[in-house]
Amino acid sequence: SRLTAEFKEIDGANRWDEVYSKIMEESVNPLLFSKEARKPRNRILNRYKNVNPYDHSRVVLSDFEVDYVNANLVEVPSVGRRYILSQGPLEITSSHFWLMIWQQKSKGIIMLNGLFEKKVPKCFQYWPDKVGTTLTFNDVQIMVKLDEEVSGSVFTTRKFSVTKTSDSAVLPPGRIITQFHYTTWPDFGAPKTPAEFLDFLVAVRESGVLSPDVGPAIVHCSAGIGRSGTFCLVDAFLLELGAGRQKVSIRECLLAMRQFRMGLVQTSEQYRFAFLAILHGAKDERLVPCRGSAGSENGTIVTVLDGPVEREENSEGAEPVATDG
Ligand code: PTR
Ligand code: PTR
Repeated sequence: SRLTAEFKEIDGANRWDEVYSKIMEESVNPLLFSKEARKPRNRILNRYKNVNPYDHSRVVLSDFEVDYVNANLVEVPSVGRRYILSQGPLEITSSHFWLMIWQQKSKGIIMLNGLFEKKVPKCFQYWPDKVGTTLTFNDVQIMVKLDEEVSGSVFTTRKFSVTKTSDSAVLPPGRIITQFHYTTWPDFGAPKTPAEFLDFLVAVRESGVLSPDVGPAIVHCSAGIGRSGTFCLVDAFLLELGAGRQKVSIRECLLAMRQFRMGLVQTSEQYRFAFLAILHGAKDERLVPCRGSAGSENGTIVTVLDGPVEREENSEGAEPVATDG
């Protein structure tokens, strides 16, 4: 298929760095500002000095002393997807993070980082430690109880019941929020195999937290750009393929998403991985349902699904992805 050919061409000529640098250049938009992030009272609410939300798409908290949180609404209108990409909360922003989840009516949290990586803290543990215990955030009047935790080899699923004590309309047990915690993805790196990542994506999708009838899911890692951007790019692009829009390129999809939050996909290795995961996902019935071969619209999809993708990428995907040195 077209995508396989493109992947092989870039891989063969070892051009991922070049392709990725081009995307970084093309992402620059002098009309996008992050002024709120730089205000003195908000600066301390950012985990990284160089990762700030654009003003136009930032998530604004209401009815609270602080309206700022390092998070953006990222929209892919062509496929009806909306995600909130956020930094991993700091201790002092954990309550703001939960207020955002509450106000945006999100049902899911997709966490792609460890709390510590190479012994460096990357995210505050914003949820209770033990099943059955509750964490209370007094400033926002939100209580978070951990109801269930199921650990797998690649990801852990936690179910929380969240109540806002000032909101009498929502009585305990409150709202159920599910967290999908991918525990094996190094920062600035890629998951071990596309298959492992795609199983995670299937679990997230099947839970319904990404569906358009609930608030946007929260996607975060440490900075909320590298791994979070990679996750959303794969999900959104597979939807594009499912909708038969095979003319859209992965590059264009990423460039559009980068207008909502800076720096999405942080390395050429992550970009290559997104490409590989999309090639694998395109022939995975669970992610891109095959709609048969009848009809002109379906005919276009078949060209994406057909071809030598399976044999070639399966062997490649199992190997560790080359780093950029
Ligand atoms: N200042 C950090 C840096 O540039 O290295 C910011 C940063 C940290 C950027 C982590 C991206 C990071 O990865 P991720 O978005 O996947 O957590
Ligand atoms: N780790 C990056 C750095 O060293 O600056 C963090 C970063 C890079 C943040 C780029 C945002 C970026 O934006 P863009 O990729 O859109 O230029």
